[in-house]
Amino acid sequence: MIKRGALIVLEGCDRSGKTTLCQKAIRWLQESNKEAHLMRFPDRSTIIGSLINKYLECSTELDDYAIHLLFSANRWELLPDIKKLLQKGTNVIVDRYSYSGIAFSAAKPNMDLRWCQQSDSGLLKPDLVIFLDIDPVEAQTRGQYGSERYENLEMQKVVRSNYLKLQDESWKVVDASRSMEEVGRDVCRLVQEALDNITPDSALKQLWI
Ligand code: Z5A
Repeated sequence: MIKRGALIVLEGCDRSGKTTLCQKAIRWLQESNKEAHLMRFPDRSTIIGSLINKYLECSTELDDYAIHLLFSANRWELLPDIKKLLQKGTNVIVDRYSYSGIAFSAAKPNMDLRWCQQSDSGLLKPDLVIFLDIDPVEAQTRGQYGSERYENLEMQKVVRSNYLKLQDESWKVVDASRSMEEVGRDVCRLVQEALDNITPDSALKQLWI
């Protein structure tokens, strides 16, 4: 019986190091001869993703509820691909997932966090969520914010507090304010633990059902 792959998500505020550490984790897994595949959300390469891209670049306006559902639809459209990879034993590392969807949308006025959660209910539940925690004020020192929507300090502070409301037993909070080497070491250790916890009987689980 093939042991399925592990679904591992990296989350965190802007500039917490998600992309750098996802790439590090993938390299580390591949060098250890383990099947690994990197995905990121939003995936801007699909038709839904191209709408999201226009919204993030501020070249189009969309209703807050509509863009929330598009971010969610972007994950639903890629669910079959993620499932296939996991079932054939490939470990999938994901740069942002449902938690970003909820934390960012619910940071907007009048958007309810529990409402935002509903559209992702039934997606695959990660085996491990690594939350790269850094004070947004400190993250800002890693470079100027870009010109995309949401890239401002006030928004990032609310986003961080929303993320922390979503923690469950699959979460590990990592202090992302330390050096890249220290954070990278913790991330690789947690990834290894998650892989070790998968047995041939480990079923895929669903989020919030
Ligand atoms: N969004 C949403 O609203 N709803 C959703 O459902 C989803 C997303 C999925 C685009 O995301 C936006 O979409 C995002 C959330 C929203 N908005 N914001 N803000 P994105 O994934 O495309 O975001 P990004 O802009 O590409 O990534 P990021 O968050 O800005 O960065 P990061 O991936 O966390 O960090 P990084 O690129 O790896 O590193 C940033 C810099 O810091 C870089 O120069 C590194 O060398 C440096 N760095 C990283 N770690 C360290 C340490 N430890 N020490 C020193 N320097 C470091």
